[in-house]
Amino acid sequence: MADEVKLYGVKESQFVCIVKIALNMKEIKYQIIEEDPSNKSPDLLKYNPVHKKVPVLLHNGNPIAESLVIVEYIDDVWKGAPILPQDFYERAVVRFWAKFVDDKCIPALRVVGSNSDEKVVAKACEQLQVLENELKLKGTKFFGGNNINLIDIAAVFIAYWLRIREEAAGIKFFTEDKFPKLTKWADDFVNCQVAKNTFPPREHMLSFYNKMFGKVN
Ligand SMILES: N[C@@H](CCC(=O)N[C@@H](CS)C(=O)NCC(=O)O)C(=O)O
Repeated sequence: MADEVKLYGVKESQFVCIVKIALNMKEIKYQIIEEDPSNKSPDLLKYNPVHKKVPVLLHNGNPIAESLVIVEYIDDVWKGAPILPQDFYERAVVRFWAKFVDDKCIPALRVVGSNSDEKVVAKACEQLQVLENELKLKGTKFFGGNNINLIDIAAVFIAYWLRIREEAAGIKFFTEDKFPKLTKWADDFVNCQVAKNTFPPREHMLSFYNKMFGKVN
C-alpha cells in the first residue's frame, strides 16, 4: 500500500519549506494542508499539542512535529538522496551545524526588521560570519558538498527569506561584499531543483513583511 503523507503548513513559513525540500529530495508525493495561524484546526492541535505549530508531518496516520526532527525522520524512512551522511561522526558534525543555524542564526536574523537596532544587526552579522567562515573553510558549493544536506536545509531562511525581509525593512547587510561565499551559496540553493518550487512568491512575502513592519502596501 502506498504511503499516505500529509503536511500541515502555512505558505509563508520557512519551517514548512524545510520539510517540503526534504520531501522533494526523496521524491515523496504528499498532500499539503494549509493552516490558518489565527484559527488553528482541531487536527493541528491534536497532532502538535505541545507547540501547536506547523509544520506537522502525518505519515500513515503518525504525526511528527518540529521541522528538523521531521527532516531526519524523512531521511531515516525513505531511500533516495541522502540528507545526513552515513558515518556517525560526520552525522554528529552535521547535526551540530544544523542546530547552530536553528538555535543561533535564525533567531538573530528573524528579529531584524521588527527591530533594526545597530546591536541587533551586528549580532545577526556575527552569526552570518560564522557560517561564511565555515563555508570558506569547506571550500564547497553547499554545506553538504556538491549537494545540499541538513545544514543547507536548516539555513533556508538565509537563502530566500532574509533578502526579502531586508527589502521590506529598508536595510541591507547580507551583501556579496561582506559575505561572498554565503550570498553565492544562497543563489545556488534557491535555484536548485529540489528547492525552487517550495518558496512562497516573492511579492507575497514582501507584502507580508511590509504589513508585519507596519508599512502600507
Ligand atoms: N521550531 C519549530 C518552529 C515552527 C514555527 O515557529 N512555526 C510557526 C510558523 S513559521 C507557527 O506555527 N506559528 C504559529 C504560532 O506560533 O502559534 C520548527 O522547527 O518546526
